Amino acid sequence: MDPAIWEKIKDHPCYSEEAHHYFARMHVAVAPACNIQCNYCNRKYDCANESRPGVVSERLTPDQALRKVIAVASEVPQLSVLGIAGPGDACYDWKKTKATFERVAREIPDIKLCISTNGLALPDHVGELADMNVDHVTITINMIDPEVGAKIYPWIFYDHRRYTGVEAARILHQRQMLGLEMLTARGILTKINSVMIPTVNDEHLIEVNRWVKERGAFLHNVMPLISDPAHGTHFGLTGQRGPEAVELKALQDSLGGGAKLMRHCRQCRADAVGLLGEDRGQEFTLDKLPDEVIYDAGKREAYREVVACERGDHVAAKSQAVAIVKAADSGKSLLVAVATKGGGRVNEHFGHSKEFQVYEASPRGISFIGHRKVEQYCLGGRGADATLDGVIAALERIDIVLCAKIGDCPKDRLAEAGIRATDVYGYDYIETAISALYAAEFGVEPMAATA
Ligand code: CLF
Ligand code: SF4
Repeated sequence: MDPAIWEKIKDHPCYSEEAHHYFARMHVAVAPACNIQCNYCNRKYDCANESRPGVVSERLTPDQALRKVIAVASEVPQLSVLGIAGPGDACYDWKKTKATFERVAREIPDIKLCISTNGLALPDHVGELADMNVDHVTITINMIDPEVGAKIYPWIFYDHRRYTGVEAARILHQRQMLGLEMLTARGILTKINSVMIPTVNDEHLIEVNRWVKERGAFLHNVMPLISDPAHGTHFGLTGQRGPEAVELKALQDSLGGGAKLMRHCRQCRADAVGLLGEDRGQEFTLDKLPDEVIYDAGKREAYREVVACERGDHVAAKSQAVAIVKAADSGKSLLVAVATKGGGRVNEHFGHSKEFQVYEASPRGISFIGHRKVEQYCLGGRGADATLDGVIAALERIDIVLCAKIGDCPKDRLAEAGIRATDVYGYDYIETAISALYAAEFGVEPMAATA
């Protein structure tokens, strides 16, 4: 990879799958106004173009946002990125976005600034984004054909008037493509989010992927439509369904040759704080912040030194692990669910996990392919049977679970469902553990696996 690009993504948890094991993001909801209507959105909630639908995030003024960012940056050593990801559109509600970024950059110059936008107002602000050193911009692009767009967007508000139907979708499409090309020309990295809507744009997203790749998109993140009548959205109320997990994976797999795919997105809240798989937002709500905050860089600086050492070691271990799996030449694949709380290691207890990271080991190597959210099974030292049923259901088709600790009871219940589990590789690097498993499973010399 080009060293200049690596420098931009190496600490960004969304733009680098590897970085998401080490670094955290926080979002501040400062820009609530929006200039379009998406059929999967209810304005009472966060912007579903980047965030989990049906969630209401804490809205802040730029000054309140600064106070919150300083408090979080002093307490959360992994923090590397500040994002503005709704509710509303960061480029349309531009004054608040700009005021927030300027204040934060003055106090914490090394924090990365990141926005998510629907793209309509984006071309008006690309110059200012570049001036503010915003290196990462997400544009939600659900279509390149306005006929498809008209099924997703009932109206837009552009240049002081409202447009509807195909005309609205055409303008939106043109502005999205212009914005993407302008960002690419300035070397700003772009991630394209697409909401997969079965029978509306699912097959069309193959074409979208090709178009955005041609225009320099760095990543493509295909997100499932989450459609619930209780959210009160047009799609929710008219029975438009979201894709099944297998449909989403099949589409992602078919996009293999186009723009690089992001598979570790968690559809975060618009006020999320922490590593992607966790949310510490409730620890930093406005009512919990002191009136006066002073930035203490100590924790972040110390953490970065530790990560710098650990990372080289991890990269070497990973490349050795991948070589072992490839050398096995078994023609077989293994689906592994890993309990982890960061650092790229198998370091979470089975019963404490709120999600499992899923890896596929195959003759192509070891790939991160997604995550499975679960309810925490063990609370206060006791496991609940009903919760375990849900965890087992969420682990469907997984061959082996890797964790730092697991008791006999959940292990036996998993075995009954045809899923093996082991804590033998606790605290190993994830890839090292998977390669050892793969070697044991498919008859490679054990010594080679652990050398
Ligand atoms: Fe936030 Fe988005 Fe920036 Fe990341 S989230 S604005 S690029 S800092 Fe990341 Fe969360 Fe997925 Fe977004 S996991 S929803 S992709
Ligand atoms: Fe809702 Fe975001 Fe679409 Fe605006 S851009 S209508 S806030 S989903």
